[in-house]
Amino acid sequence: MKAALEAIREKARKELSEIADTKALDALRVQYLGKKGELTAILKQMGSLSAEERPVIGQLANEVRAQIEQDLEDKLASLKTAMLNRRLEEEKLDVTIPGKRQAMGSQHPLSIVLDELKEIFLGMGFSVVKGPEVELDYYNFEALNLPKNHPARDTQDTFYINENILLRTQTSPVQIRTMEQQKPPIRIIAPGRVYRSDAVDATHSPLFHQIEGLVVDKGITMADLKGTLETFVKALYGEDSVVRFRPHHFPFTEPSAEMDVMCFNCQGKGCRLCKGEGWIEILGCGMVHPKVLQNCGIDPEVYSGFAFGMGLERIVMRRYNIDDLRLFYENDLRFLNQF
Ligand code: 2NM
Repeated sequence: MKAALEAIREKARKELSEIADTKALDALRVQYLGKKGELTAILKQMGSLSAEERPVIGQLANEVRAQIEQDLEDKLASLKTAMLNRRLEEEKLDVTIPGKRQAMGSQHPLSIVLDELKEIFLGMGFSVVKGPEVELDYYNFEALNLPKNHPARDTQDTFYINENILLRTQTSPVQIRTMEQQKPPIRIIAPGRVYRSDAVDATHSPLFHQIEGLVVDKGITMADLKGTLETFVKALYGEDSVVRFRPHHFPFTEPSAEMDVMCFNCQGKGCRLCKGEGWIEILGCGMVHPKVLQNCGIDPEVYSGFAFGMGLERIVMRRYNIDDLRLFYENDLRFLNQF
C-alpha cells in the first residue's frame, strides 16, 4: 500500500505539471480526491491493514492527500496568473493613438437670443408660458377682436386644418388662454412658432417665431407699458439706447403703438442699416382692448393691461448681421458652426 500511495503521489505530480487550464485541473481533483477517486479507493482498503501498519500508512495517506491538495492549489494560482498575464498582453492599449474628435453641437442663434430675451423678462418678474400651435379660430382671431371677415385677417392668412382649426399666426392665443384661466395680476411672455401663408424669400417664411408679452392688473397704464419696454430695450441693446413710440393700429389694443430704437449705427441721422430712417422698428404694443379683456372674463372697469409682440428672427438678424432669413431653417453647418 505504501508503494501504491507513493505511485499516486508521483502520478499526480506528473499529470498536474502537464495541465494547462482550470477545467482540466478540476477533473484532476475529482480523479484523485473525489468520492470515487484513486486516493479515496486506497483509503477504503485501510481496514485490511494490521494494527502496526495502520498509523504509518494512515499518516502517509494524509501526507499524500495534503501534498496533492497543495499542488492543486499552487497550480490554480499559477494558471490564474498566466491567464491574467495573457489578457494583459492581448488587451494592451496604445495610448498614443490619436482620439476620435466628438463633433460638439452648438446652440442655434434663434435659441441663443431667445434665452437672452427670456432672461431679461424673467428678471422683470414675468413668467414664460406655452400654448398649442394648432389653434382654434376663436383663440387666434375671434377673441382678439378680429371677427370673421375683418380686413386685418387678410394680412395674417394662415394654414387651415378645417374651418375652425388653424396654425396660429401669432402667440396671442396663449395670452387669451392665460387670461381665461388665471386671475390678474398677470405678467407673462409667450414665445413660440407662428405660421403665415407667405412665400419664402430673404425676409419671409411660412414659419417664424414671435415673443409676445402681457401684463394685466389694477391700474396698469401706458406709463407701465413705456417703462417696461424701454427697460427691455436697454437690457438688450445697452443703457444708452433711445426709443420712440409711434401711434399705430391693432384690433386687439387701444391705443396701439409701434416702438422704434434709434439706429445705433448713425445715431438717428439715417444710414444704410436703417434705410435712411434713423430708427429701427422693434415691436408692436398697446393697451389691451376692453373687449378682449371682457372676452376672457376680466372686468375692464376693474382691470387694465398692456401687451406687445415682436418677431424673433428680425432681432437675431440685426444682432448677428444676417441678411437672409432662410439661413435659420436650412441646417447648413457652415452657418450653424459660427455660433
Ligand atoms: C402685438 C402688438 C400689440 C397682443 C395683444 C394680446 C392680447 F392677447 F393681450 F390681446 N397679445 N398680444 C399684441 C399687442 C401683440 O404684436 C405685434
